[in-house]
Amino acid sequence: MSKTTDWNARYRMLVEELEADGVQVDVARERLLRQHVETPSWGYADSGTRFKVFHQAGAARTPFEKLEDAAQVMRYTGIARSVAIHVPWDKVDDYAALKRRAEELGIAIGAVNPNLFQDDDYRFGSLAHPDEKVRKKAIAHVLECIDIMRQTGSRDLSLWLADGTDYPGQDDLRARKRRLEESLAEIYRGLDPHMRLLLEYKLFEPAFYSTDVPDWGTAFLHVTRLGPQAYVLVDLGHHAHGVNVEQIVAFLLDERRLGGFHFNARKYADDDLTTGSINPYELFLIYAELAAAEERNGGRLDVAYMIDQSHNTKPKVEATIQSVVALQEAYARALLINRKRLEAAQQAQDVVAAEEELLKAFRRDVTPLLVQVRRELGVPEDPLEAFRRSGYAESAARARG
Ligand code: PSV
Ligand code: MN
Ligand code: MN
Repeated sequence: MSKTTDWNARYRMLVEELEADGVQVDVARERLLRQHVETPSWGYADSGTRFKVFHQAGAARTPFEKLEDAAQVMRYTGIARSVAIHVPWDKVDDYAALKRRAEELGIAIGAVNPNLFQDDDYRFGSLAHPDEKVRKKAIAHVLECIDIMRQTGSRDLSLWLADGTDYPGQDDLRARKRRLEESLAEIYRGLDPHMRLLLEYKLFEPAFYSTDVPDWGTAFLHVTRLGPQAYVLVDLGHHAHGVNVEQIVAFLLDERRLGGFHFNARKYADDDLTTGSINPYELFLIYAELAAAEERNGGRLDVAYMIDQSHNTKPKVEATIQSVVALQEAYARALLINRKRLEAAQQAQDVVAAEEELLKAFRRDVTPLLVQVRRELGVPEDPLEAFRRSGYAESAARARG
C-alpha cells in the first residue's frame, strides 16, 4: 500500500460512486466497525501434516504465548477480538488467570474446544464409542470443558468428533447414531442457559468408511433434536468437492441454526489453508448470504466467525492476519451489494443482470473503505505490512527459541 495515497480523497470518491449507485456506505462502515473474528489458539503453536510436525522459530509454546500472538492479530487488524481454546492443549491450572491475561492483552477467550480424539481410549470413537465406559469418559471431559467455559466467560462449546469406522461391519451404524444422540443430550443438559453447543461436521477423516457426523444435514438433525441452544458449525474445509457451501449457509440461516464458522480454505481435504486464498468468490458468496440475513434481522446476526487453520508453510501470525483481512474484505464487498437491484433482477428472471450485480460488488476495490474503517479502529492502514515491520516475529523467535 503506497504511503503517498490520499486515502481521504479515495474514500470520498468511493462514497460518491457507491451512493450514486444506490448503495449506503455508512451502513457498511458501521457493520465493519463491529466485525468480530475469532482466531484459534492452536494456529499459533507448532503443527504439521499427517507426515511431520514442523517447528517454526518463535511458535507459541504455552497457552499464554498463544494469547500474546492472538493479541498481535488483534493489534494490527482491530477485529480479531477473541481466541478459541482447545483443551487439554490449552490446559492451565488457573483459567481465571488465563481470562485475565487475555483481557489485559485486549482480547477475550472465545469458544472452548474439547479434545475427543487424542487419547488411546478414543481409538474406536468417543461420544459414539461402543463401550459405555469410554462414552462416559468423553462426556465427563466435555462437561469439564463446560466448567472451563464458566471460568473463562466463554459462551460457545465447539464440538468436533473424530468418531466413525474404517470398515464395513466394524460397528452397528444405527447403534452409533443412538449412542451419539444420548451422549449429546447428556452434554446439552450440562450447558448453562446462555451457552451454546456448536456441532461441527466433516466429510471423512480420521475414519474413512463411516463418519458419525459427516455432513450438515446430520449435524442439523442432531442440533434440532437437542434444543434451542444447539447450532451447526460450518468448517469450510469439511465438504466434498463441488458442494455449494453458500447454499448450506443460506439453509441454516433460514432455519436459525447456523452457529458459527471455521474459516479456512481447502484444496484436497483438511488442509486448513489461509481463508480466501484459493476460492475468494466462494467466500464472498458466503458473506453475501450472511449480509442478506443480517439485513433481514435488523443488522444483527448471532454467528461466531472463527478461523480454524494450522499453518506449516507460512509464518503463523502473518497467515492469520491475512485470513482476518480476507474476511474483512469479503464482508465489505458483500455489504456493498445493491440488494434492491439484485431482487428486481431475480424477480424478472434476468439471470445475467442478477449475476452481474454480485460480480460488480465482488470486483469492487474496497481498500479506501477498509482504510477508513482501520483508521477509526485505530489500527494500521495495512495490517500485514505493519506487522511484518514491527519486529515481533524476530523478537518472539529470539525469546522463544
Ligand atoms: C479436524 O478436522 C479439525 O481440523 C476440525 O476442523 C476441528 O475443528 C479442529 O480439528 C480442531 O479440533
Ligand atoms: Mn474445524
Ligand atoms: Mn478440520
